[in-house]
Amino acid sequence: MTDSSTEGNDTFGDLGKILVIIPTYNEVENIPLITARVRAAVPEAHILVADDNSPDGTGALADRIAEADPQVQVLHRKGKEGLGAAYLAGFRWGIEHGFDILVEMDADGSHQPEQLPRLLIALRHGADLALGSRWVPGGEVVNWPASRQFISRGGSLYSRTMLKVPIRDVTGGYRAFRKQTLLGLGMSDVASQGYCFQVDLAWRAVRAGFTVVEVPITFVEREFGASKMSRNILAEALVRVSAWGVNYRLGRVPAPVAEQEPEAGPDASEPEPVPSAASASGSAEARSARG
Ligand SMILES: Nc1nc2c(ncn2[C@@H]2O[C@H](COP(=O)(O)OP(=O)(O)OP(=O)(O)O)[C@@H](O)[C@H]2O)c(=O)[nH]1
Ligand SMILES: [Mg+2]
Repeated sequence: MTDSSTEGNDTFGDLGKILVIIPTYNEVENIPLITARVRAAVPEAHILVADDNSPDGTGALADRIAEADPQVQVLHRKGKEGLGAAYLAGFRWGIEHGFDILVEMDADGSHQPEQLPRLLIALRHGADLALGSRWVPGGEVVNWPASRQFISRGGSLYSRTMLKVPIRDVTGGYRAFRKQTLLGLGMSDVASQGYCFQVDLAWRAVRAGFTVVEVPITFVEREFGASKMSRNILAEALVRVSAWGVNYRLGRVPAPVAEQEPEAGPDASEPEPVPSAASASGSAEARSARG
């Protein structure tokens, strides 16, 4: 079932400033829909679209949305570098701009903005990382072929077993992090890109001792645009998770190294707009090169 209205009328100012990061690659049909839904569902949340220079003009359309709404901003990145790199650049941008809560959300409507309050409520109740979960009681997927369910459930089961991580939906990408969680899980040496980026971050959060809570969500298959899921992404996940699992058993996986919070800028309490497409792209580039 797709929710069409926001769940409750809660406000989340007590959590601090909230940034919803939406990575995009060729999501021109989806970006106006998803940004409007986020703004309606949690009006105090800001949005950062992290676009990898989509050939279909998603970045330019996002700029127009941002011009009309000061709570929407765009991080223009040079080219397609994968979901993981886009999120890492978005997290760093958000932390540097004074945000306290950083949310991961796909552009394609699979992660319903109307369910974001569930994740935020879990943070309020003590989670350091709230994971939207398809595979806990109350969670579900809509319009997915059996083959996709098999891959997703299988991927979670394999990761859970290999990494001994007590999470049912470890590949899911609808998540809310406290800033301290991201700083504590050692973002600077995350190199994974696709689904295993999500596995990597969840596993790091568990190893770093953070409270990770799964919240049931209804995941809806995309209506518009094309999936970026590929054999390469699956292969990357399989190879990396297998290698992590073996090394973990041999005691060769170091504990995540926490990072210092960057110095707050003069007006970090009020996020400023990205100064220009060129400089935003340059800084994202510099950051992703480290990640
Ligand atoms: N910036 C950026 N965003 C990306 C990249 N690859 C995927 N995305 C975005 O990441 C989100 C998830 O990608 P999807 O293609 O929906 O992947 P998926 O949800 O696993 O696949 P489907 O269920 O088939 O849609 C979407 O918002 C994409 O536009 C990338 O290389 N760079
Ligand atoms: Mg999708």
